[in-house]
Amino acid sequence: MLLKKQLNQTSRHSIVSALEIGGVKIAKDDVVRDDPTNNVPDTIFTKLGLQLHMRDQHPLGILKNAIYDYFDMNYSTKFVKFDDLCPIVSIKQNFDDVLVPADHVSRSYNDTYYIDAQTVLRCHTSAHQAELFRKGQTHFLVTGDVYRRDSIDSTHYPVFHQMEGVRVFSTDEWEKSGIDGTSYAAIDLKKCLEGLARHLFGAVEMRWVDTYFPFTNPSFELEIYFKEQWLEVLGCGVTEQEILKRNGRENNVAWAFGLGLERLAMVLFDIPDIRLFWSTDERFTSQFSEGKLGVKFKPFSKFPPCYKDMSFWISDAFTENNLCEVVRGIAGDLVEEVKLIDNFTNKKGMTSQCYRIAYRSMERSLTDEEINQLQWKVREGVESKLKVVLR
Ligand code: FA5
Ligand code: MG
Repeated sequence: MLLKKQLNQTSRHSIVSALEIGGVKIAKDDVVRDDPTNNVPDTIFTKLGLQLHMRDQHPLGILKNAIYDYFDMNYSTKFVKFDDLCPIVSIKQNFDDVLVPADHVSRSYNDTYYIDAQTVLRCHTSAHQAELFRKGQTHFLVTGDVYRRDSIDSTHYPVFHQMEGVRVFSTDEWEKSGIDGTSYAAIDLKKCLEGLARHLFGAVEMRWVDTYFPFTNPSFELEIYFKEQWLEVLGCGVTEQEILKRNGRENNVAWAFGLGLERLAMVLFDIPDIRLFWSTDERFTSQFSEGKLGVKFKPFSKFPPCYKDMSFWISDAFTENNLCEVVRGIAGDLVEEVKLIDNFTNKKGMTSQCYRIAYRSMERSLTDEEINQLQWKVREGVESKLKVVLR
């Protein structure tokens, strides 16, 4: 059984050495190269082109279609939908066009996957805003896979899916309301998204939190109460005038939002771990069907986690995201969480950190031997790739 599964995986990976997304042909060595300006690992390349949001029977596709329904019903199909735009974009599209400052952390190699110094895997669907404004679009939804180097836990994954929504208002739409354009757009935005939340969830506890984005002002996040905690499901705000001005919309106001499809789907379908979205196990995939929103996922059984601690002296260059990438590169989706549990600096100024790695398969029990072997490989990988000194 296991062997058959492994063979299937290997053959898939070897077949996918070239793919086409949104009309763009992509070969593996266009994306993954052994070169200091590139930080895309194989594990990320294997996710390119899978486009979970295009599968009508997958929770992400079901959710996308339900959001489409909401917009079609309330705005009589005025919103134009894009869900096949290529995730490989320039740093201009991903950052400059949406006014991300030159020194913003999201531009770092620690946070973003770079293909070369000028090209990235988009880290948000906002990367397409400016070009769509320039093409004259005023009401649009952009759905796609986005990529981020990040920590590991049940609600974060280095590839996830976002839907961007943008609405442009012309001057006469808000002038007759007697309030200024920004307030008009902010009120409309919140009304639209609260309506969307009710369309998807019925009654659910939610709250607005003020926040900051370089491309909107004011900016807000919507949080939903799920499993005894507040979960951030989307960011939004009133589009910065500068973006509109640069892209041929000088006299307009607009709102924009970017929502995390996995986060919403976890709440709607009761999916406890973000890794499950990538599962090809029939016991997962067979539970969902086209058009059926909010079917509650029944875990096929809960396998026990296994915890392994690892301590080391870090160097200045050490980051948690780099650690997570190494761990994921070796243990794949068997890692459930990587968590800092101890941190101290000695008299000589050396800092020691201890991380607890939780291993758990969602499909089967793992043997002690298998975990021990993985942990040894992880220790070796961490030591050789991250220049830390194991303790
Ligand atoms: C953005 O990406 C903004 N571009 C959103 C936006 C668009 C704001 C337009 C204003 C106007 P943020 O980084 O907060 O914002 O991500 C948006 C959503 O994506 C989050 O609310 C969350 O639901 C989801 N998300 C973020 N990181 C992850 C992750 N690692 N795994 C899964 N979902 C994530
Ligand atoms: Mg956020």
